[in-house]
Amino acid sequence: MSNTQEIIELAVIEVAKARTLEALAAVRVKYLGKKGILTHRLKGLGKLSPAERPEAGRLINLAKNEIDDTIQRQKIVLENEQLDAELTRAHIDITLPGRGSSIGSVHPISSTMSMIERLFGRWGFEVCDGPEVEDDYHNFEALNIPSHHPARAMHDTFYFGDGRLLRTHTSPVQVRVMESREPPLRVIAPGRVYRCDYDQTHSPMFHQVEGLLIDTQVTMADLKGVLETFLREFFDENDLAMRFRPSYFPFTEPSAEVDIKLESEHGVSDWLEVLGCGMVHPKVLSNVGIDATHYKGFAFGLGVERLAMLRFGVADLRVFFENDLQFLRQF
Ligand code: 2U9
Repeated sequence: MSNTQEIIELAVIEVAKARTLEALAAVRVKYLGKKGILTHRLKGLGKLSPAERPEAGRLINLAKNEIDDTIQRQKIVLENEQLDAELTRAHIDITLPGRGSSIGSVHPISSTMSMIERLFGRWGFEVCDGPEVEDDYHNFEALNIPSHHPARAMHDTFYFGDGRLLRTHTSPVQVRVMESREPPLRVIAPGRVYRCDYDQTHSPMFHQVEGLLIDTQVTMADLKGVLETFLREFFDENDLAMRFRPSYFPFTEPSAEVDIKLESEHGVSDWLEVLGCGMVHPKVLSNVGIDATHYKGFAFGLGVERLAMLRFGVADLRVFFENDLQFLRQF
């Protein structure tokens, strides 16, 4: 094999004869591989005289490029043939249903919060929020819960040790609203709250919605009317049995807890506590600079998980936090 043109011609014939990708790879090795014919030629350039070397080198490189191009073109032809053969052989089941995309659902706690927001929204209550990491003043002091107060122990607070804490209720939101705005006020504060407690009916993080209305002429009757209407609509029962039972909270006076009677699956019904409420304590009003002789207010607070448990008939609150899709897909 003396000249490069002959080498090219032979290679082209061999490439055309290669009917598989493996055979084609063997032709590449034979001509362009490390021990291939053209590589060998390149290595032999040193034996030529300096005058002959450039032209001989150029011809070898031209041959390498041409053979490489021929191999590439043949490779594409063989790959297409292979694909065609596979497509003819393979059976495509066009009746197979597509994978589709599954749509998630709204979490029952979110849907309960939205429903509560919508119901109070109709009476002009505006949604407000505030920090979850609070200070002692906004979470306790301003709400008439001084450091020695037994109510502090009841709150099972997570403290950071530097005066900050995780809010135990959303009440500090209303304190901040009252500090920054003038009455009349009509707000609800939905959000996460934290207490160091964990069992079937308690979670260290849960959701509350609290409400506050401040105006010149506000009475316990207004509070009762708003909450009774809310509960009737929330539980979708016109004849819902309800009772206001006297209670105590440091931030309201008088205070009450509201119980309802829900028919259980077995027909038995008992009084169930659903929320707490009361007239805003005059001390809380004066703490935030509101004239308690001129303004009055009512407030209420409810646990969203508790209401969702009653609404959906769930016995253990922890299922709301476990992200079990079988449970969540029901909603
Ligand atoms: C201000 C003044 C008064 C908010 C209120 C309750 C009663 C209450 C509990 C219900 C179940 C908390 O989630 S729970 O454990 N809450 O009973 N909350 S009155 O009163 C306020 C709030 C802010 C400035």
